[in-house]
Amino acid sequence: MNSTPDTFPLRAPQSVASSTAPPACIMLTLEEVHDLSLRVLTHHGLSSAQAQAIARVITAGERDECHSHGIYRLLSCTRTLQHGAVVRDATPVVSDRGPGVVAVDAQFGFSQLAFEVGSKVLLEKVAKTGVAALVINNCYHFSALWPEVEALVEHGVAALAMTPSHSWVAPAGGRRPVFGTNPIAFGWPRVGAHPYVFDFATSAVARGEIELYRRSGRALPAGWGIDADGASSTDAATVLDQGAMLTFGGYKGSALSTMIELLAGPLIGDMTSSESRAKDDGAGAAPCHGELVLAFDPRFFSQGDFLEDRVRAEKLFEGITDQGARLPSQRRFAARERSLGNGCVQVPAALYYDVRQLLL
Ligand code: NDP
Ligand code: PYC
Repeated sequence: MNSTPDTFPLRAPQSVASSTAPPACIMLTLEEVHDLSLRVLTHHGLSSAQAQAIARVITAGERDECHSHGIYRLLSCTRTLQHGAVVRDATPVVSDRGPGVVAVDAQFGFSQLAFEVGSKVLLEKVAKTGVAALVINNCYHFSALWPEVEALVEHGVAALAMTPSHSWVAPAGGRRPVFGTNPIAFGWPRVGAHPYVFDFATSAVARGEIELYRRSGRALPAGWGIDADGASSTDAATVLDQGAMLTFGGYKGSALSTMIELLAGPLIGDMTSSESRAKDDGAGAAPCHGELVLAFDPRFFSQGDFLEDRVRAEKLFEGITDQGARLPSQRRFAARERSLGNGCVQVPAALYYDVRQLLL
């Protein structure tokens, strides 16, 4: 471990609670979130390049109020580093697999740096081929996927990303975990608006969300998990430690999750969620496996004027929002505007202090 001095300010929070009660939350600037993340990660021996890539994603998570993938992740990230299997100074290795496929071997570092390196090549390829794939292998993976599809969509392409995790989720009709929480994210470039982006676990909810329920002692909504006998459970610890999580949408989530296991597992020569969990052997480290990212350049697909097609796509979005329904990422973009406007984000005090402990 590095001996980083603990100089991060332990200042009186701009409390949102009453003056007599201990503060429930504190305010941090985005720079402080980034700095805290970087310090924790390098303190635990991660190389600067790996740590920078992770700190960027964690800061974006807090900025967009995606709490299960913000600084909370530093707790599991350091647990993963303590586990010892992560290569702390891994340098991703890029290999060309043909006109439309680039593979990046993360060399058992974290996924974020491998994505940053590989996405540049993916964009070069898709501009030539119309559709291209980025395969990431041998990475420790704990991050949300929206930062990745958003980064690609900024270049005018549509993008799809998916990855397995550890097998914590039972198939519809079963009771034993087989699937990971297997997120899938999609991004579409819009005309004069934030991109259309969805990013969700194919389990009823991300495991990180259930962990946050456990931290705060709240009962889970029904439908998120089962106990060891397969009975519905609203107890977070039971679902996390003894039973299983459930897929979203019953058999439909099961099938989608199976597809993700296949495309981002055996297809790319990497581990399924069951294999990742078996490799972990109870250590509690982040999942270690692969990821598949696809990009589509609209110029190759349209029958004529793609700009016109994109304008037609806007009608689809209007049809959703005109009736009061919201688009995925709408909450996130509103949170982003708020955070950037305020220059700071609200973090649970208990979580902040737990994260600071990681610097000792
Ligand atoms: P949610 O169930 O909250 O679903 C998130 C998506 O659905 C977001 O795009 C969200 O937009 C959108 N959404 C939520 N509510 C609505 C609504 N009422 N109308 C329209 N859209 C809505 O999140 P999950 O718990 O499934 O996943 C959270 C995160 O966890 C994801 O970012 C995922 O990538 C990550 N994850 C990562 C894993 C990994 O292995 N690396 C594993 C599993 C999950 P908005 O953000 O605006 O609310
Ligand atoms: O929240 O399910 C989750 C998760 C798994 C790996 C990273 N996040």
